Amino acid sequence: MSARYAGALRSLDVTQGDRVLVQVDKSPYALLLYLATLRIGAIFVPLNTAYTPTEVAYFLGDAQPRLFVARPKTEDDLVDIARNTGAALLTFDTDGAGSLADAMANAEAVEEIARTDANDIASIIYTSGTTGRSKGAMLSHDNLASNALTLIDLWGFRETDVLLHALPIYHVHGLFVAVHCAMLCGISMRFLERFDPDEVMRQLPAITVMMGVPTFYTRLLQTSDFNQGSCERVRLFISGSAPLLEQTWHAFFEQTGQRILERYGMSEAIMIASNPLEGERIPGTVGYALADVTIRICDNENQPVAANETGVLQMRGPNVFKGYWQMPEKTASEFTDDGFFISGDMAKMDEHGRIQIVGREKDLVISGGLNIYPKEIEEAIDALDGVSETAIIGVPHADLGEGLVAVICPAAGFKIEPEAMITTLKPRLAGFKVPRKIFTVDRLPRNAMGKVQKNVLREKFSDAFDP
Ligand code: MCA
Ligand code: AMP
Repeated sequence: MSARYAGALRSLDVTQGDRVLVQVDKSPYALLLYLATLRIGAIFVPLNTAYTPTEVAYFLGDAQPRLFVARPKTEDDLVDIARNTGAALLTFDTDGAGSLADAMANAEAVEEIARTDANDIASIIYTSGTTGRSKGAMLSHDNLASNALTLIDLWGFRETDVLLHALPIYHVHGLFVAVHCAMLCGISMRFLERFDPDEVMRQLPAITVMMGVPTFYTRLLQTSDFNQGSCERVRLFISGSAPLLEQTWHAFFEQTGQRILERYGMSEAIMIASNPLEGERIPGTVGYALADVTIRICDNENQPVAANETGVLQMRGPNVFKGYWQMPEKTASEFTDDGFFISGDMAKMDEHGRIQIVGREKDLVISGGLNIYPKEIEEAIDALDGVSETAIIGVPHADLGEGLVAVICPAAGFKIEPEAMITTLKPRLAGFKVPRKIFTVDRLPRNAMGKVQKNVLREKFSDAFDP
């Protein structure tokens, strides 16, 4: 099937190095489209299905794809946007139907697999940026392959495994970590359209491994009959993309007898560190650097700090990306002179190399495993009438880990209506980026340098969701 999809791509003049931008719902066919793109040496660029047409326009302009594959239901909204960038727009539904299928019917299958260099780019994964502009992390064939092979070994994948896949496939976690482990081992996946605890409960007796963000596990804990018996066959629950609370880890152990294996990753480096399969899995830690990855914890001068001291986590290895698409300066600023990528995560490492992520240097909120850079939302709100300035923060949220809060300082003579503002923002921003709570203040707290003190705001609104 992937050869037939590759034939369709070829017939549309997609060649090696071209970008194929894809915003489609999750389905097995979407995976075949991913494989077809790699098969002809083109670059797969997946987009979150929650992005609005305005947001998609940015990615089309930035990635300059030869082809944009979208859902039939969004075709009318996107056709002009695609035309402006010169990309062909084709549609693709969850059953494979759409104009891409029509192209496939008239095309010859491409049986051969394009020869690519290990450093050629296989995929660009957009990740939001501190400037408010998304950056495309370029991952090479070797980045993907080396990391997957390392994980298969590390997590002990074997022929008899069955993987429960309930993650979206527009991010590193669902598309690369989960799918590559399964496909390279030729094991079955139970491929759910989305995370639904009841459906997961139905699948549990048949599966042996599950991967998820912490919200999956907190939601499962609240599902009736989720206990030791229901996950008897499961040998491994893996968590990542956001911090797993120690209390969740312990509650999970008490309810099921299973020790969740927490690991740490980034779009720029796929998987970086993991608790061990054999050996102690310590809640609140992400374990050790993967076998072929070097991690160090450094101060602001890029000098390693002592064991158990806090610093910024830096890494080097075959998993580390090739840079940000068309942003050489940004890329250069995020690597040290000796080639380590600066993650922006604050961490500690003990004498044995065990790592604990303790916070973030970057101004980033992670809600339900999805990253939100405040700057983008602040700019969207500041552009609205009656707003003087805005600070976006993440505060504790029992279900999502962090919930998004807007703290707004109204312009003189204006009053902010939170409900009306949310309604205004919804068509402009993907749903997960719309603040769940809005508060108004007379002025934002600032330090002597004039920088907004988000820590003060996080403290002040810490019980916004969990009073
Ligand atoms: C959906 N909504 C959200 C989120 N997801 N709001 C905040 N945070 C979210 N994560 C909003 C929708 O806009 C909608 O709002 C309402 O919630 C219901 O939407 P629905 O789709 O039904 O939500 P859900 O099914 O409950 O989704 C929550 C979820 C999902 C299951 C946690 O977001 C999810 O699957 N997250 C996983 C993300 C992921 O794969 N991350 C990996 C990144 P309204 O009702 O107002 O319209 S890769 C990564 O981080 C690195 C590499 C790593 O280490 O893995
Ligand atoms: P993304 O840009 O979506 O790839 O998200 C990467 C970020 O998610 C990392 O830089 C971390 O801040 C965070 N992250 C991923 N896994 C973990 C984890 N296990 N614990 C804490 N933070 C994590």
